Amino acid sequence: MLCTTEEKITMKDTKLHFDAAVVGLGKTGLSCVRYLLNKGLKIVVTDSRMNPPGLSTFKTECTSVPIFLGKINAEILLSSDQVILSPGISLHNEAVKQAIANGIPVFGDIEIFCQQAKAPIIAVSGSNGKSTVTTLVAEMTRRAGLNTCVGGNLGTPALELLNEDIPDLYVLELSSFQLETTFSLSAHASVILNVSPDHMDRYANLNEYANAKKKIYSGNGLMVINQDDDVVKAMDDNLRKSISFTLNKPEKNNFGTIIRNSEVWLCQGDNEIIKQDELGIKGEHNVANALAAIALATSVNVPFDSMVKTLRSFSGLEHRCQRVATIKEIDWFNDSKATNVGACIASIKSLSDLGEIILIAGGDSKDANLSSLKPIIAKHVKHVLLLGLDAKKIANVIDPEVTYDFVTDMTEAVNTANDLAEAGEVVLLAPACASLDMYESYQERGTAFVDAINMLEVS
Ligand code: UMA
Ligand code: ADP
Repeated sequence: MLCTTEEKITMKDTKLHFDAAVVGLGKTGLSCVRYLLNKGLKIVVTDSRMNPPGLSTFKTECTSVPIFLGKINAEILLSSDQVILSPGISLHNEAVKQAIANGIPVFGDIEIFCQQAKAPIIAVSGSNGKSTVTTLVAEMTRRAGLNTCVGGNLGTPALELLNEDIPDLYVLELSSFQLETTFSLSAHASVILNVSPDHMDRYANLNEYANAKKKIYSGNGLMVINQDDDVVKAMDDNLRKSISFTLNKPEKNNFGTIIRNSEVWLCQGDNEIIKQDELGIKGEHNVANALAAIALATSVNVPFDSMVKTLRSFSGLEHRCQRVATIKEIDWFNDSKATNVGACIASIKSLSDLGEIILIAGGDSKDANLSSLKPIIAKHVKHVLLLGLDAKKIANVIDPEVTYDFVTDMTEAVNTANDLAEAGEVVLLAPACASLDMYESYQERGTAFVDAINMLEVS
């Protein structure tokens, strides 16, 4: 049964009652539908979009499941024993609020996962660096011989991991959205890498956003604490086991960096683990990521040797500060995943040693305050090319000393950058914004950048 709001079909008409309502039919919703059907539950699906991404698969796989599109209908939720909410939908949604007010349990896929998982979980959150650290920990543990399953916000919905044989370990990347609807998580070890403003279109303030993330430290596992981040540091209540990492000299048994003979070493206490120069991933923020991954992997007794081999060979994920090409001594970097101000700043800082930067930025700023971009752009950026929904908003925070242009698409951005850049300079795509105003995803935006560069090479 495919129902739309236009058809004005209501639950009163259908007189149905469901074991569960799945809200949202993206990747998560589809995984929930499959999981719940497999358990033999009678379910209903609703999505505010008329054509959600999971619809065509759903239509082939789930012919008998009713779906209501175009609006999240409160009546549907009220006719269900429980509501499984996708991360893209806020708990402040009106229909969801009504369900909660009527005592209907509302939770997300990660909650179901936590209740069912039969192996320890390492959980990773933070405004930036989640995917990098999640991948590093998964690779380190696998290299040490553990059978590790990895997923969550990184891409594979957590419930799909339950289809595999029970592993030795789960490594989950968890967003603040996912943590909001999770109540039973008690990870073996967990980290919030950092907290800087993001998703301010969803949260009233930074405190509300940080509190959503803080749920990753529920339970009684090991807390991994970033000593250099005041918001995270304040979450350490000293009531639980914790271990810390810092870019400074570490305290005994904790993780940090020490300079010896002019070389920076990543260390546990006084013990050297790996030289910064040997890391496959570059930049100060990636030193922090490497230290966090080492701390998490230590919690499951991964030997340093396995960690070091991983840290040498892992050169980063696609669309994260990736060198795409060097053409006529100009370096082109794709950091399409820099979807907030903090990531853009880290990206500019990490490349500033290579030369002056021409920055391509813009997209959906998610209501962020962009003013902290001003000093870093003034210091390291020669020219800014602005595109997308909030291009003007970024222009408003650019120092008058720095020039900028508005461009309509990525091809124009790349062609203009190519005209402006000189040998020894860097062209960097680090938008400080989400891509969804112009693209399906940050991957599509990054690919558009790479394709436009490839066109330069042939012309
Ligand atoms: N949406 C509607 N109406 C609905 C349901 C969703 O408009 O009824 C919109 C949401 O507002 C959102 C989009 O659709 O803009 C996707 O929402 P979703 O909940 O259907 O998302 P999924 O496809 O299930 O993907 C989610 C994560 N996306 C979000 O949290 C927005 C994916 O993370 C994650 O990989 C996937 O689950 C599997 O766990 C992506 C992401 O952008 C990478 N995450 C945010 C981030 O990293 O900043 C949190
Ligand atoms: P996330 O999954 O949290 O979005 P990623 O590992 O995918 O994080 O990295 C996305 C981008 O965020 C990187 O390309 C870089 O610009 C920035 N970044 C990564 N790690 C950090 C960090 N520890 N601190 C600040 N910025 C970071």
